[in-house]
Amino acid sequence: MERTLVLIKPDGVRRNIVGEVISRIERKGLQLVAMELRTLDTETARTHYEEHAERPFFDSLVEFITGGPLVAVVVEGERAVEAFRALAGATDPVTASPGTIRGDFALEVQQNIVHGSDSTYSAEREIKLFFPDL
Ligand code: DAT
Ligand code: MG
Repeated sequence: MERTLVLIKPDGVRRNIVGEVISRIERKGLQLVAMELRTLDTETARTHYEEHAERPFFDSLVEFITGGPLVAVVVEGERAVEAFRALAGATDPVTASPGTIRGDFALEVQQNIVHGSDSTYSAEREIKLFFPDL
């Protein structure tokens, strides 16, 4: 069975749509394995997004993701990585299809509500970073 790391980012928590996002994951048939509300420190945020370290939006992204509590969730199921990315929708919420989390709830690329690992390799790395004891 495959696992992925989902983050309901600080914008999602601030807007009180944690339940909505979790509900969509559950309705899809995916299983919750671990879940925690926490505020990231800068070091963890930089490590999580290390692939984007050279991008112009990196500092702003780290500031945003550490700017309030987020919900980290380990989700399990058949092709969980791809399944959650499909629920999340495209990175840019303006072009994300209606019916997806980003398509339904967001308008700005940085504040796109959720993160989902982009491969099983990333999922393993990210799950270790957030839940080292899992
Ligand atoms: P995804 O979250 O869909 O995997 P990504 O890994 O390319 O997208 O980017 C990580 C996050 O960085 C994304 O969720 C929002 C932010 N981001 C991406 N492109 C951006 C841009 N051009 N300007 C500002 N933020 C951006
Ligand atoms: Mg990504």
